[in-house]
Amino acid sequence: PANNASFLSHQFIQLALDNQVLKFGEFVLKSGRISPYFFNAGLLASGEMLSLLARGYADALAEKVAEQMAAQGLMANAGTDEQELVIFGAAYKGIPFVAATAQALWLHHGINAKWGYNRKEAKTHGEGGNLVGADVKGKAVWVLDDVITAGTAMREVVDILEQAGASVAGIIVALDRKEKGLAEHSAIQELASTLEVPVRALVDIDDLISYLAESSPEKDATQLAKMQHYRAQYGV
Ligand code: OMP
Repeated sequence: PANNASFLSHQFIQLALDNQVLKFGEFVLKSGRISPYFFNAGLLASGEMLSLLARGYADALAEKVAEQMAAQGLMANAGTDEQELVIFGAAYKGIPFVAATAQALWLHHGINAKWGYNRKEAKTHGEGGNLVGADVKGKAVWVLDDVITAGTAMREVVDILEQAGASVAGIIVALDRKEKGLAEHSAIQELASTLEVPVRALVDIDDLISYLAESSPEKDATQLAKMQHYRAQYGV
């Protein structure tokens, strides 16, 4: 059944189009760039889309973690006491995603990950602090995020984790727009080389462009031209 299928990028892109998660027009980005398209992960607001997204993150994580452990010659399974897996989602949009991913890791991969998130306003009463859930101190943590453009949002999450005494084990984003970061390299390449960790995306702008070109080439011709033009300026 569809609700048990592994992550399929074309299914995800079609759902994103049907639900206005992926929109076309003129959008001012966090980086100040003016983009002909925008991916609003906040609109992945149905059980079907959240499940598919979480499955995507979980499949990618399970694969990356297995690769890393094999490279280190480790035999234990991820998510056990010997091989703890900690995942982190940044407030606000990252919170439901990290929770759903922990559940998908458990249900589909048998991996018992620890999960946590930050709050934007530190709590001054009760347990206090600005981190909730899994204790990240001294841990190498996998970060989940929605979209990467120039990498600013991701660098902010890395700072939050470093201030909490954690390090980054790897990064998984839903969409890589494949754009320049601080310099000429892509934001993902910059993060991967500065942090020396793997960075993966479930889909990227090239997947979107080829899907649009194949599914409705005539209707989407003007849109595709605008996206290519934007990519010529900011793409890598
Ligand atoms: P950077 O900080 O430049 O990498 O931009 C990524 C952030 O911008 C994401 O975490 C989103 O908050 C937002 N964003 C989107 O949500 N969708 C897009 O298609 C583009 C952006 C953006 O502003 O670049």
